[in-house]
Amino acid sequence: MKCLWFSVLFVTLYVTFSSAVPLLSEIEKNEKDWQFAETYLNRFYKLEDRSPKFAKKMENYVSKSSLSDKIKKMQEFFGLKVTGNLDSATMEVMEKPRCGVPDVAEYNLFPRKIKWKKNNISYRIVNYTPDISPADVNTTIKNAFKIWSDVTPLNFTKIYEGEADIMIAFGAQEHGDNYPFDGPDGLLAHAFPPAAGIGGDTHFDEDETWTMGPNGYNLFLVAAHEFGHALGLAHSRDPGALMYPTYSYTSMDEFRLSWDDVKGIQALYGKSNEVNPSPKPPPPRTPEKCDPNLSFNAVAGLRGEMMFFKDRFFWRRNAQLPEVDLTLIRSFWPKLPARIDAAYENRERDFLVVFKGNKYWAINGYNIMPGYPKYIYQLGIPKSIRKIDAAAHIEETSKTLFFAGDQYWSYDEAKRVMDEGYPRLIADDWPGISGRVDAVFAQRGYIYFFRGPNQFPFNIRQQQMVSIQRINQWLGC
Ligand SMILES: *[C@@H]1O[C@H](CO)[C@@H](O)[C@H](O)[C@H]1NC(C)=O
Ligand SMILES: *[C@@H]1O[C@H](CO)[C@@H](O)[C@H](O)[C@H]1NC(C)=O
Ligand SMILES: *[C@@H]1O[C@H](CO)[C@@H](O)[C@H](O)[C@H]1NC(C)=O
Ligand SMILES: *[C@@H]1O[C@H](CO)[C@@H](O)[C@H](O)[C@H]1NC(C)=O
Ligand SMILES: [Ca+2]
Ligand SMILES: [Ca+2]
Ligand SMILES: [Ca+2]
Ligand SMILES: [Zn+2]
Ligand SMILES: [Zn+2]
Repeated sequence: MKCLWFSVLFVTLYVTFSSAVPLLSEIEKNEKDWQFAETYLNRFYKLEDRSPKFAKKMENYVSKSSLSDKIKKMQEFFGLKVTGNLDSATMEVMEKPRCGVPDVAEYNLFPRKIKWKKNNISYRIVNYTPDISPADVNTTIKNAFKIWSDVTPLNFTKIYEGEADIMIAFGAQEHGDNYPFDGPDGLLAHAFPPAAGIGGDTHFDEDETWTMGPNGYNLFLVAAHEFGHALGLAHSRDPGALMYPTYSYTSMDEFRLSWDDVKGIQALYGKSNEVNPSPKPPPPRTPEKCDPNLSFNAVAGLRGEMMFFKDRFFWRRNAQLPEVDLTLIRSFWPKLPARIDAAYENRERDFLVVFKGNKYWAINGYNIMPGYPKYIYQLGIPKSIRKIDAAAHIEETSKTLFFAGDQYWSYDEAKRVMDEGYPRLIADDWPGISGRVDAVFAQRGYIYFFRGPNQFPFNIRQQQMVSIQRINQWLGC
């Protein structure tokens, strides 16, 4: 599942080895992927029933070409490169744990824009999971409804017997509705859209390990997502939204409904009619790559790609691919803080270092290296500096520069000590740059300084600033 980092390496290995491996196994592997994809697309991008009239070979051919269209729909939904092929990035998304509700609502059991015709909605917890205490399940379910009632006029009332609008149950495999679960991982839960009878009902796969924290699958996050469906929401393409189809962990303290989720539910039910709502910060929006006001929190290389960090997200840019992907930081590194201050890559030693406040983490692939976080003063930055603004590693000299306010330091990666004679003023060494910077990145003889929507490329050999550019150009805008 977690092979994203190695996708390029993987392709290379595969090509190298394939000449040595009998052709048949390659076909079989391929066939297994296609079968897996067919099941996935049937479930989430509803394929039309295939005609049994076709001869076996013909059927195979036809199904693959129509599968290709569904793959394109799926790739479009997840913001992947639209190829219609089962490339490694596509297979990886298909293998992620996710909600059982389809992504393409039009094709499916979900008619559009359906909602409860009343604001007082009842729910009942029909049975319990052995994974969590009943008291914790009761509280979690209540909290998961609360995030929706906080932003709408909806009111959820728990009942203890009889038929509630939303009947909540845990079940494994076939559990009475002809939408069987699939054992551990894969499908986690599903919910039916508002209607009488089974409408609104929400089921959790009992073959998962349900938890209150970061391990296994967090019941609160999955329940909150499913209740979105039980209230009439479809899946969102916004990776920052709760209604995104795949699972990723956020702690309860950090959890917020995104702007996209709030917009969706309020389109159905309207705003909360609380008389004196306590002032709350607006729901977080997902950054847009072509926003002319976009700024970055940090920029770094990573194994040949570039990473542009913004709020809870980063964009990845691979020079070979036309599209950049937007991903949640926590879906790669669940233990990192949501928003980082600075980052750099040490390619020789193959790690990424990220900074937040007075702490920093060294990361190799998906793993935070043991002993981290450490404190920035351990690098030789004075204790009076509470956070750094930016960091950049210069491969040619093996030095890492740390920027804070209008000053910077130079760290010798080989000797692992701060160089003598620092801090120096940024403006003294890079005329034209003065004061605070958002991010700094060095590559092939240039240092790029990012501030607000602009970047200032500095040619190291010529010791001069090249023309100012917009930062969006990195993202294909
Ligand atoms: C809301 O529904 C519950 C359960 O059906 C019921 O007991 C309660 O009286 C209703 N409240 C209002 C204000 O309608
Ligand atoms: C949890 O709720 C059920 C009803 O759904 C109730 O019977 C049970 O006593 C509650 N458990 C705890 C520990 O609060
Ligand atoms: C929600 O329902 C409860 C119980 O029926 C009722 O007491 C309460 O006033 C309702 N709240 C709102 C905001 O409608
Ligand atoms: C950009 O920022 C300025 C000043 O903060 C604001 O007036 C303007 O509306 C913003 N433009 C966009 C497209 O968000
Ligand atoms: Ca129901
Ligand atoms: Ca499952
Ligand atoms: Ca920064
Ligand atoms: Zn869902
Ligand atoms: Zn079910």
